[in-house]
Amino acid sequence: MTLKLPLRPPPRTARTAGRQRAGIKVKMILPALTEATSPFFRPIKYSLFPPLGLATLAGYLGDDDEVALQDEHVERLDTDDEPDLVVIQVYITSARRSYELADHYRRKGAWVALGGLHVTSLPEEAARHADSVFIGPGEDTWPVFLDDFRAGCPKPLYRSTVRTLAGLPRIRRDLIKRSLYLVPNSIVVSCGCPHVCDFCYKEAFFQGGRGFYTQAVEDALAEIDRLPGRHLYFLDDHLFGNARFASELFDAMRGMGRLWQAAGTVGSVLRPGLLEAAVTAGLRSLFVGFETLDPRSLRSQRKFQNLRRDYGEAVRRLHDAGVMVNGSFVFGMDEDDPSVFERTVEWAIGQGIETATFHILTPYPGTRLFERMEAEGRLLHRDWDLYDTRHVVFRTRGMSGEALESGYRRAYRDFYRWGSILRGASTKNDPVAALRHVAYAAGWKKFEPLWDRVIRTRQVLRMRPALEQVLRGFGRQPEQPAEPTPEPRRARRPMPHAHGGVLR
Ligand code: B12
Ligand code: SF4
Repeated sequence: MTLKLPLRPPPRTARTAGRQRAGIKVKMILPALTEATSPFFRPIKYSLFPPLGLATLAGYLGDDDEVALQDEHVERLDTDDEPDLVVIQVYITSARRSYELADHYRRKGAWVALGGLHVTSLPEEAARHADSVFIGPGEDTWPVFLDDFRAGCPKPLYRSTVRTLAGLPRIRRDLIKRSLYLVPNSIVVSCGCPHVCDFCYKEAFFQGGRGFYTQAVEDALAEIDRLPGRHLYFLDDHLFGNARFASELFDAMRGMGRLWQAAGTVGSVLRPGLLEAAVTAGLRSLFVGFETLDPRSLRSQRKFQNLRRDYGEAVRRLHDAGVMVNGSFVFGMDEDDPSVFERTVEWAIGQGIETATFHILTPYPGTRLFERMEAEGRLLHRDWDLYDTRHVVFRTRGMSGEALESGYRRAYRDFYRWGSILRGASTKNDPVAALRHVAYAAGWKKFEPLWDRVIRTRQVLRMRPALEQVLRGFGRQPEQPAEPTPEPRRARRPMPHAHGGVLR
């Protein structure tokens, strides 16, 4: 693809303008979608994780550079400043707001760099609001851009081709306002996923290079060591995706005293040994992409890795190991009919799944699903605000769009009714597991007004001990050998020839 970009004079940074300051004045922004900034109600999900991608990019800046990082999900943006360089991370649902901010700063004369998932899918759209756009992950292109920028000759387009997590600078976690997040210790130790599901962002984002790669285990452990406290959340798409890496990591994490959550596939849970190693290392809740109970949909979405897997057995294995399950389900596949909502919810409750995340099938630009829908003339519009997995944006097959949206909302209501929560809890043999089920499910969904208050009074981080208590099963979950210290103790290093080597 060739991008037609308007030419703009080179940037007048502090250096190129001959001012006293040697470095660049950089502003990094994670813009929010409208819902996250509502004056009336703040869902807790937007105060969970800090902007890790931008903090990663900030690690490449020099000591002389001045950097401010703002996350609109948790704070009001200061847009009266005068940075030399503005860096914005664009998701599909925040694209409109991102472009608004980009236009604002360009009018003020700043050089605007846009990157992230949505920019990778639609670089030409983004380029209308940017001076430089970035396709794919930033670890290879971003430092090249910074050199170009300092030299006064940044390019309009940077495309990632080299995919590695080796030798990265330290993430600038000092820029993260920890007190504004329930889970400030989010971490990624791998990029992408070995699978190729049609609806997933992954194939589109990683085109032109490797689509799955991990850090060195040593580097992952070093990053874990730098995180204070006890709780971690691995944001990796599939932490178990490279079994050799995962088992070395889990072995080395034993005794660190960590409690953690992650995401993984049904297949990885069923694989003997890996789950057990993860639990010994502190895994207490896993996001699992079940997506659909219908094998025809799995096939048509190329989610082959879930075919012929015993979902029930996967849930049992997790529960037997003391791991809570956050099941992910997608509605609106062509094979779905109006009975899908009740069937799915009933199945999840009957399995004792603690929390569920439901989505309406959403064709993100750049994915195979999007191409298919577009070729079939089924896309209803390109209003990206509504591509949020809560609205129907394509012509449906097995039911009307209205039925799909109302069924989706009903699924949430039905799954999180008190009766359903208690029924799910009653599937547990152990009363502590049942109590943990009630506390966890109700904690997220039944106390939303409380979360709203906690967010407004900026007390979110204070709730973390409660989260840890629930994850620990109120102390009844098997403890790890080591008691954590405020600065967690050093990990056991993997043996030189250690044996061969999952959220949202
Ligand atoms: C954590 C997370 C969230 C968190 C917080 C997001 C945050 N603080 O960044 C919460 C819970 C709030 C969230 C909410 C939603 N999310 Co979300 N989320 C994620 C998740 C799991 C991890 C993101 C992450 O931190 N990655 C780790 C960091 C290190 O990587 P990164 O952020 O991608 O940054 C790198 C590159 O993208 C790049 N980069 C990024 N920006 C820039 C800018 C420049 C200039 C450059 C050079 C490079 C660059 O460089 C970075 C380093 O390589 C992703 C899945 C995924 N793997 O991306 C989904 C994901 C991003 N979410 C998604 C969606 C759909 C949503 C929701 C709409 C869901 C919903 N129905 O509510 C909402 C709304 C999002 C919004 N704000 O608009 C989709 C996005 C699809 C898209 N095309 O945009 C994803 C991909 C999930 C999926 N598989 O569908 N999400
Ligand atoms: S398994 Fe999950 S992360 Fe991997 S391609 Fe499929 S949907 Fe995406």
